[in-house]
Amino acid sequence: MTAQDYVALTPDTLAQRLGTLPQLAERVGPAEGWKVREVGDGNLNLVFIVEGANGAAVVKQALPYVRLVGESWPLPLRRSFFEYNALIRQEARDPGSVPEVFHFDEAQAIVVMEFLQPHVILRQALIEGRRVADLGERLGLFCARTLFRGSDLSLPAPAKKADTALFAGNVELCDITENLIFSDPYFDAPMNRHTPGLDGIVARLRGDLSLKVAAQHLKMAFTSRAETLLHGDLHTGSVMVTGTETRVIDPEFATYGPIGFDVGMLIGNFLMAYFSQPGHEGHAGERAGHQDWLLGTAATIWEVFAAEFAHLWRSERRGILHQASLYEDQGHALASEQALSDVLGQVWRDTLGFCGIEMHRRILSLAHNADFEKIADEGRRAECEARTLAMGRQLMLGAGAIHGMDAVIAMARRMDKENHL
Ligand code: SR1
Ligand code: MG
Repeated sequence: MTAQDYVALTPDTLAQRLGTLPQLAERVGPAEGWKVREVGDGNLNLVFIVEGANGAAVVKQALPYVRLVGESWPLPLRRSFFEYNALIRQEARDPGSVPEVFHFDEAQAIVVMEFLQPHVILRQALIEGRRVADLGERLGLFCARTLFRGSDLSLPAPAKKADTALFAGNVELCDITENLIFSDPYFDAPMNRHTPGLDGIVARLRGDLSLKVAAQHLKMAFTSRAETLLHGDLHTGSVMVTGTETRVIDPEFATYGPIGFDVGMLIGNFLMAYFSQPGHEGHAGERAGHQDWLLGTAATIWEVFAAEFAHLWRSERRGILHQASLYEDQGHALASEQALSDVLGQVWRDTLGFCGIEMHRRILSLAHNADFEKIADEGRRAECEARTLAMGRQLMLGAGAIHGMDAVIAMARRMDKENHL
């Protein structure tokens, strides 16, 4: 075995293996005093918190298989390379939005990064009924800045093409998305599972031919429209928060794809948080205020995203698309505004479609959301999930006729009162 051979870390071996790494010792202190615990609760990786005399850091290591399933599903270590490369681009494009990276070891698939404390995973906070100040604003800005600045609207063409090629190598993680999100929900795929009370609605969805076709149109958009560098897995489990601060983590699914993919997945997860709330109530209506806040936050994400995107369009559109030389420099500012409105219109329709399909896959496919999974009463869970599935379908099929977040919110409120079982 050479020094470069990959070996998974354990809490017992970490100090001995990484104790001489200056980037870690600087932040944490001498290795002799380190306390190490493994806290990974995601689907894929090992995550260690290393604490010492001077502070703490996170050591994230990819495993050569899908942690959620086990060694029977191998998964390349190079996802860690894509995560590292995405993190440094996100930091450059939206400073302060992601954890600071201290060190990357490609052979060992290790990223050493800032320990966010006292942050918790946003999904858990939402399940507990907790709020975060400025959450929608922060996430809307993150989406607009990273998605605009990773696109042909902003990057020099050679840099954009090089990055498109680089992230096209994230084949296996894209394959997970392509199957788990875009295909598995719509047939009886081997790894699927759903709450037993949903059998009827699941059969109806799988027999809905227009829905299956819509899902494949979305899949084609994901695989073929290399518009920008996506986070690629922007759900509420990929966000860490305090009561006042928001950071985005875990971009290992990063790839080039349609701008609306990240925004749609994110809003879809807020809608799932919304529909799951009745399942967490001690008495009916207890979470009504929290539900209002969740819908308001989803609306803010879109509104801030659109406003910041428009601001960046007007102030730093220096890529090869919609050049100022064609519009403003010719005295045709109106054309620029028309083009912006067209582009945002397309992103909006894409967002709704991706939002809807995310709401389906988290209930029908392999990787479920704790928002619903933590509802112990299967009957109540099925009621909440059925409403979510119904709304997901409306979003996927009706995207062209839904004009603005007010309409989305009104639809969610109406469906939350209906029985879709
Ligand atoms: C096998 S991985 C399943 C899911 O977990 C990740 O967080 C992604 O969302 C992926 O789809
Ligand atoms: Mg993740």
